[in-house]
Formats: sequence, C-alpha cells, structure tokens
Amino acid sequence: MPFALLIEALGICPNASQHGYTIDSMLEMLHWFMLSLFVGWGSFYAYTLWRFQKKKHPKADYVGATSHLPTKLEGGVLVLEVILLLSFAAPIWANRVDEWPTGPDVIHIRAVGEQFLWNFQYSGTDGKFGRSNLSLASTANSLGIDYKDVNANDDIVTRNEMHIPLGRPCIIEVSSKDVIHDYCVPNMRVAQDAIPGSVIPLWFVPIKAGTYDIVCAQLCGNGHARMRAELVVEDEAAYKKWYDGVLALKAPVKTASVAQPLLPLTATSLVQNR
Ligand SMILES: [Cu+2]
Repeated sequence: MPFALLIEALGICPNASQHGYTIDSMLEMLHWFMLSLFVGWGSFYAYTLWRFQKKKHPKADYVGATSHLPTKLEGGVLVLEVILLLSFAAPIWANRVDEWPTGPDVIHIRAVGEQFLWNFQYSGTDGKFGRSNLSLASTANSLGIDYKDVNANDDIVTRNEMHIPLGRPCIIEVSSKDVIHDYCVPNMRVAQDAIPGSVIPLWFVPIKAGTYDIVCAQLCGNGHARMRAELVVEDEAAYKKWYDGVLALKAPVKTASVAQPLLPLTATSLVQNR
C-alpha cells in the first residue's frame, strides 16, 4: 500500500492491524486532496492579488467576473468528495460493522474501563465468558467474576495488560464500570467509547508482533492521562504460555454449581450493582 507507507514515513504511528492500511490509505488520500485544494485556492488568491492590483485597475469594475469556471471547479470538488465518501469511506465502515470474524480462532476479550485503569476478561478456550456480578467484586476480583460458574473455569482477568496471538481475529467487548472512557489502540486503528450501560464490540486482526499502547481517548477525570495499558502481540506459543501462567495463579474452583442465578457481565449489571 504505497499511500499507507508514505503516511507512516510522515510520522503517523505504524499500523499493526489487517484493516489499518485501508484506513491509512483513506486518510492519506484525504490529505493529498486537501493539500491540492490548499495549493489551488492559495495560488488563485495570489493570482487575484496580482491580477487586480490597483496599479493596473485604478477604476473599480462593478460587473466582476463573468466566467463560470469557479462554479464548475466547485462542482468538481463536490463530486470528488462524494466519490471519496461512497467509494472509499463507506466500504471501510461496512467492513468494520458487518463482517465480524467467526470460528474457533477468534479471541474474545472484555475491556472494562475504570477510573483509571483497564480490566480485561478473557473468555478462554470455550469462547464463553463466566458470569459476573459486581456484588462479588473485590480487590482481587475487580470484575466480580463468579468463579463457581463453569464458563469461568478457563477465564482470566488482567489489569492494564492485554496479550493477543499474532494473526488471530480479536473481538473486544468494550464497557465501563463508572464514567465514559474510550478504548483506543492507535497502532491497531481502533477506538471505541466505553459507556456505562452499554457493551459495544469492535474487532481487529493483529499482523505485527510487538508491544503497543492502549490508551483512554475520552477525558474521564484527574487520572485520565495515566489511564494507559499495554497490548502485547506475540506468537501463539508465547501467548499460550502467558495465558496458562495467569490461569495457574487463580484460586482452584471447588464446585461447578451456582448457588443463585447471577447476571452476565453487562454494563447494565455493572451499573445496577454499583
Ligand atoms: Cu478514561
């Protein structure tokens, strides 16, 4: 993607996701278009200053310009903007919201914002999140996961640290425990508001191994600037080793029965149980 390579050379943080280059290309096209408009209109302005200077035209002309060229140029700009919107921006957006990855390869993670950190719950190999209720929340169990629920057996919860395997699609369900935050990973070209009362998913496929910043992109209080987590993209073996290591730290579950029905972890339950 030549467009994306140039925009990276100009200083945008490097893309590390599969869909990111389409967004970068769109951004770059827009910037070239804006640059050509800026140069075009700037040159025209300079030309009019020279062309209609008082020395050459001591007497004002009340008829003014009679050419229809400016109107045609404006029409051309409008057509180009419509083409950019319908042919490039709309398909990129449709891909983001309509073509969700499916299958056993998909990693499911909940990202729950909290002043001023990020909690991550992994669904584990069964792909199902264990139930949670904030009445069970404690310092050691920030999301109130009910570890008696059989679906929670292979779940892990981490704080400010998220690992994902290279090349596997990740669906992140974004929510918040308190105020509005924004789960933003600039290198993955994703950002989503974390809203109490809502669980909003986003997805991406990491294509470059490395360590990236997860930041809060919504001013959320005094500690907003330090609400920053780490995203580690690593190969499958390293990811599995890390996951199993965190899983091993969990207290053993004695029974799989659930004494009373608990709400699944939705933002609504998060809010209701605060
Ligand atoms: Cu925040």
